[in-house]
Amino acid sequence: MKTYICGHRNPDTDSVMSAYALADLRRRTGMADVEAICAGRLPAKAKWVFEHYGLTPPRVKRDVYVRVRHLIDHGVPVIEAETSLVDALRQLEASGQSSLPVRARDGSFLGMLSPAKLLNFFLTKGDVTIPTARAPLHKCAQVLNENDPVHDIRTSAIRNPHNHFPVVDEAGRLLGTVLKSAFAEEPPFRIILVDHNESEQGIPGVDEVPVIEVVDHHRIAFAATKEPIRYTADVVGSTCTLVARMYRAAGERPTREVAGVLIAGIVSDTLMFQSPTTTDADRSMCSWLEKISGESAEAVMDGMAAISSPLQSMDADQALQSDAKVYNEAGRKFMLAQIEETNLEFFHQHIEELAAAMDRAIKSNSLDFMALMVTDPVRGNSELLYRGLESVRRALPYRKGGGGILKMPGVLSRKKQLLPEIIAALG
Ligand SMILES: [Mn+2]
Repeated sequence: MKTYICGHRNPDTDSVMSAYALADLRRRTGMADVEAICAGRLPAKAKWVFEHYGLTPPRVKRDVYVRVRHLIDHGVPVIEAETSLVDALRQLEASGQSSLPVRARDGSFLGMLSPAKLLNFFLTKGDVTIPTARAPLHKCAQVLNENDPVHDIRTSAIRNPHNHFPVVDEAGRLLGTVLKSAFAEEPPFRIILVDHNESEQGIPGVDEVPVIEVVDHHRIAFAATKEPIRYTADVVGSTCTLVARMYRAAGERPTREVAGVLIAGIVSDTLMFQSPTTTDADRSMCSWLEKISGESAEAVMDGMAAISSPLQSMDADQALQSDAKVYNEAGRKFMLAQIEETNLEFFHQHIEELAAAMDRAIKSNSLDFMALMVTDPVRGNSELLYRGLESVRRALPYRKGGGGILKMPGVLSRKKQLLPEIIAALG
């Protein structure tokens, strides 16, 4: 039976990565048909990680509702319209069913072939060599669409006097038969939840599917289960930390690619170990994974940061304008812009273009000076590029770095930290 592994809705990197890596581990430890899925759009950072390691990302799946197509009984034959009636009756006999669906030449559903309907035909004409299409077929009151969710039609199907339901696709082509007994069976797949356990946060339809395992680092608000399930939870910064620990407990060593996938989940959920949710377990699992992947956590973090970097994705003028504010203080007009970059190296690479763009902004807006504050929210630091009125720059309390920038360790807020220093420098 198929097993899906799925993180929460609006998936983040930890959710996608833990699903991917756990699917790999479960496959190695003997689960046959297991697939990691993504309950929504794949985050851009996660997409980068899979490309970086040459892996196929989990398939995006919007829900896990059981649909009519999952219940089609492929052991029940379909009669083609041109089949001679005698051959069709032989197939019906061999199938052990009381009726079989007949498919027209264009693929559509023509009707059901059943002996009861044929009795009068035999008594009057009795030519069994004609194509089945010309024999009397009985119409069917309930033709199902392959995409119908089973929970919508279960009740009416069970009440229907017939035991066979032909199934068509959106274009009306006959696909096969669902037997009434299928509605009473267990869903044809089951699910493992990672990085969440509350069904409201889960993929739509999760309530209808048996959950056989949970791996999570959130508060527990999971429903009572019918049977024992495997439940792995701990107070750590990332679900990927738990999955890494499970590899070790199973005596398995992830490939270097899967190790990188797990690192990506850990560093993104712990904000490179800066988040207050970070634990020693996150750090120690990450350093074990770094040895396997041959790549540092910093490198993985920086690779993901480049994806969301304004300086890598915009030109200098656009980047400056994306968050710039004009101020008038002490008879001076100036502009303070701020950009978030998780890798300040991208800033250092673009200093010349940024300085030129700032000079243009000073001219076109008749400013006395302009400052660009580039903030690394993960490491909690900023750096400043300053153009214009020299006296203000000299009066600022920041240490000079290379390339004409000023270092602002621990400074994150333009409004609360930079602006007061600028005003003080003006006075
Ligand atoms: Mn998480």
